[in-house]
Formats: sequence, structure tokens, C-alpha cells
Amino acid sequence: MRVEAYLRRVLRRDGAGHLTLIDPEKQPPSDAARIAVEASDAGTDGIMVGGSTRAGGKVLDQTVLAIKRKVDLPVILFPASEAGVSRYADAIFFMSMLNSKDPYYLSRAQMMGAPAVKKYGLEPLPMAYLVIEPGGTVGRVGKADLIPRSKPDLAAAYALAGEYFGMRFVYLEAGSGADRPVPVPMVRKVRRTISGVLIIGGGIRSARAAAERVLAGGDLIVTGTLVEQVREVRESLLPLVESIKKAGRRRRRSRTT
Ligand code: 1GP
Repeated sequence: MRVEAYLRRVLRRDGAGHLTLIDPEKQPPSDAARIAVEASDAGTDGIMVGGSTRAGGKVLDQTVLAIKRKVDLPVILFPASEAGVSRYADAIFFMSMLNSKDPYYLSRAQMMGAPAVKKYGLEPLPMAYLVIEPGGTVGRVGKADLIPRSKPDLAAAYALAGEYFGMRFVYLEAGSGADRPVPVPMVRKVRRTISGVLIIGGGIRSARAAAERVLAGGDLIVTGTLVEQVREVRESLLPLVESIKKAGRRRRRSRTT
């Protein structure tokens, strides 16, 4: 099954989902595979591989391969540049940082990476990538004109522009390790504005923070730092994934009644 169809099926079934982000630079491939196995045991719905630097090549390929050998979940690339393309993944978030001030992050990196995406037969998942305060490393590296936390309308307008460009995914990113995740009212406003798949990430570490963002309309919650910081990945992720699924079912019920 194609990855987008799979993700949409997860959303129809559970109302919401969880993706585990693994940065190939943070651990050897064998450890990345162990994290993916434990995340899979905890019920995560897919593995994203990428980081906010320009690394790629061998370590990226080996990380993707090691994960693919151990888990059945789709592996989706989350590239910071054209270097973040690996032939061994299933799909790629083909993303433009719509609030970057640098044309490289808007369309040049994509132009340089697109031929490889085609050559390797990767499934492109077109995504508007919006960096919200505090923004962290990705905000700095990507020269983001950060969306203030107090401006949900601005986030919604960017998200709508992305949807009008044909992007079926919108990612609200507070930055990896952010001290505050994307605000709940911003998630709600964007949800009311667009119909595509809404992904929320950056600074989400608790089951409660994840559930609040699902109830506000987030479809997929991404966590990365959490799995890097703990030894017991499965035990840490389990309550978070469960709370996402519970909130997803609750949201779906309230939509159908
Ligand atoms: C980063 O949104 C992701 O791109 C995940 O953030 O590392 O804070 O979970 P964390």
C-alpha cells in the first residue's frame, strides 16, 4: 500500500496517529533500528528519518536500511536539504518551508532533490512546512521568518496557501526540543482552515500535550527528542501513543454525532 493511503487509513481507523522521528546523526544505525522496533511495539504508525542539518549519504542510507530490516512500518524521509534523500525509504515529505526567507528552503533544495526522488521511485508527500516560535535549530538553519505563537491567523493563512498550492500535508513545527509546543489555539485555527492532513511536532513530550493537540485537530503527532533521551523507548512512548489514539477516537466520535 502506498504510504499516503496507509496514513489516511490510520486516520480513518483511529482518528489520529503518531510518527517517531529518528535523526540519523544522533546514533549508529543499529541503535536507530532498536528505537524503531520499540516505537513500533508502542504502537507508533510510522518512522520519519531526518534531521535539521545537511547530512545524508551513507549514514542516512544505513539508518534507513537498518530500520527497514527490523520493522514493517513505513519509513518516511524528513529532509533538511537535497542530501536527505535515500533510495531505501518508502516515501518522502516533499516539503517547502513556506515561511523561510531563503529561496533555497522554498524551492531550490526541492529542485535539486526532485530528480533523485523520481529516480528512486520514492512516494512524494507534498507538505507545507511552517516553523512556529521558538523554532529551534530548524528555524535558524532554515532562516525562518518565525510565526509568532500569538498569531494563529498567520499560521492558518500560510497553511491555506500551502493547500492552494496542492500540498496535502501541513506540518506545524515548533522546533526539535522546543520548550513549548505549537499552541493549542493555533492548531485549532489551522484545523478549521484546511482539510489536509495536519501534523504537529516540536517539544511534545507528554501524553497530555499530545492529546490536547489531537483534540484541537492535529492528525499526526511527531516526537523525536523523547525517544533519544530515554533508555526505555517503548515504556515512554506507550502512554503517549495511547493518549493520541484515545483523543483521536474522541474527536472522531464528536465529528460523527
Ligand atoms: C522536530 O517536530 C520534530 O522536527 C520533533 O520534535 O524532537 O521536540 O520531539 P521533538
